[in-house]
Amino acid sequence: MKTSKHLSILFAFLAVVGIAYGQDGTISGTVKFSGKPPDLKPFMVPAAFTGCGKEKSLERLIVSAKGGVENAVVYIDGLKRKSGGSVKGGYLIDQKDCMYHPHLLVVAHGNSFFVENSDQMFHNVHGYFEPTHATAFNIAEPVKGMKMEQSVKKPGMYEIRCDVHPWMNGYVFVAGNGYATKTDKEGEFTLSNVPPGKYKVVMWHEGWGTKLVGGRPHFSKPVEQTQEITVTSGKTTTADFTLK
Ligand SMILES: [Cu+2]
Repeated sequence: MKTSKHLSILFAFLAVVGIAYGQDGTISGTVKFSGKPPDLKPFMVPAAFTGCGKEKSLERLIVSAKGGVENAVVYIDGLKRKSGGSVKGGYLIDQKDCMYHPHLLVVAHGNSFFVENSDQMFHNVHGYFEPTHATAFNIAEPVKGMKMEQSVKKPGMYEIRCDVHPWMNGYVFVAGNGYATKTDKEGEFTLSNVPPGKYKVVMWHEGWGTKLVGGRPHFSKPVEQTQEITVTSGKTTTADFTLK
């Protein structure tokens, strides 16, 4: 009787310890711009392009009043998770007002994404695999309301451009595992359900240098930074990045 009571106490103790040690952790942090962000000029739309307005932001660097940088990709390098999850209704890039919405789409691995045209004009989504810049896909949608699905098996970064409208640019990041996200308007991000361990966290930003070549914007190289971090059970580890 006494032994079984001791055993049950022991098992209860082990259960509590097990839960504490088995818990996943979280990585969260910010991507901030140090100092005054550069004053980026919008792209002046030539008169030949009717229906797109007079100027367009290239959306290369979006910094909040507090210095947070939107649209940076943050992912854990090398860690595998079976399912990357998905979003309700699927991942979508809308071509609206001669811009890609969103500018940067992070697709959890194992998913496809949709491309829609909400404009009364021809657009296409020409995807280039980076860094080779080889064409990976090219989705033409000449008619308003068209919506097509694109599967992307190869993880990595894809630059997207419209062949008609030279300012239309964006990115699709296809995550190679279940641990990838992008920063919000305040430059904040969270990667949750991370098993305890040591990891390399990568921050990728598209870069903001632009020069016009034959009326078409060419962009400088992306900025990439890495950090070694340790995730502990049930705790949040901070990983902050700075662009300048
Ligand atoms: Cu277009």
